Amino acid sequence: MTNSAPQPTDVSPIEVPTAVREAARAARRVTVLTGAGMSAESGVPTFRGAKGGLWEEFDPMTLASQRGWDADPDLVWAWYAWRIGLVRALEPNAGHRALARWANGGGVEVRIATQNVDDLHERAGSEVLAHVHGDLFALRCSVCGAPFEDEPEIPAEPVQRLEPPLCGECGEYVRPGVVWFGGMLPEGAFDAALDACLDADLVLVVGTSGIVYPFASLPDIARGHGVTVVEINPEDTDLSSGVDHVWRATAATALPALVEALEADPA
Ligand code: BJW
Repeated sequence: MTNSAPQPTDVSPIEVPTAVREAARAARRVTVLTGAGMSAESGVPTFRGAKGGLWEEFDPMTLASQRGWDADPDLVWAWYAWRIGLVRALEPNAGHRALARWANGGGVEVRIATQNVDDLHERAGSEVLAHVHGDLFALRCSVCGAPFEDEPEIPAEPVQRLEPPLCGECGEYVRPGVVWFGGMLPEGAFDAALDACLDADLVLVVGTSGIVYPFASLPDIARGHGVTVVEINPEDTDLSSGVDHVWRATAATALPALVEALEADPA
């Protein structure tokens, strides 16, 4: 007997708002802008939010800035090593999987631009157009910039300090491939996200507090060009008042519900 029934996490008990369903049914090009909330139901901590986040426990300027790295690379690397180990041990959630199914289902072009430095969209089967805040796993030398291809040693338990790996080219410390505050975004990443927003019929903004720029400017720019913008987030955000429709739901419940609704009643 074949088991074709959806997995329990793929079954969403929630209703898709009519306006959201209709906007999605009519769209041929959808751009999905994701933030930390997209991966929250996989177990990746968010940075901010009503239920707390990394920045409640850790100081962003100590751990996510060039200044913090220069002051204490062992402290910063220990934190990133913890996060690398954490993400590796986690799995994409039903929201990641729903986006991949939507994109690979044909008929509609679904592009993803994410602020997330994890690889959960890719592991769910999506191609990511832009990792605007970089990639946790793309390690590189902090001085000469050479990519570091070796597997870094990740302690089984979180540690307070850990000496970063050394660059094979110049012997300086290797750093994570993420964008710290005040840092430049990966070349072309923001432009790719921007073009995808301007070129879309629908922009879905999923799981971001909308306070970190320039990414946070994208929904407003898209809307200014006549693109319908929908926010999916269980909480009110800085973006909520500037979108066409707000859907107060989580990524792992809303996205499967939306994709199931479209599959049941395509355009
Ligand atoms: C759920 C959920 C569920 C929970 N389902 N949802 C213009 C104006 C003002 C300031 C600036 C500006 N332009 C630039 C700046 C400075 C700065 C900035 O924006 N500062 C603001 C904080 C004020 N920007 C920069 O420095 C950027 N660089 C830059 O612009 O370079 C050019 C430049 C250089 C020099 C001078 C000026 C310009 C770089 C920003 C880099 C951000 N880096 C971080 C860390 C990455 C590395 C790492 O991971 O360690 O990126 S900070 C952190 O915030 C991380 C995130 O990508 C980013 C955004 O967070 P996100 O994704 O929105 O997550 P949260 O936690 O904030 O929100 C989670 C949301 O999910 C909440 O709303 C929840 O409700 C929701 N949620 N469960 C759905 N189940």
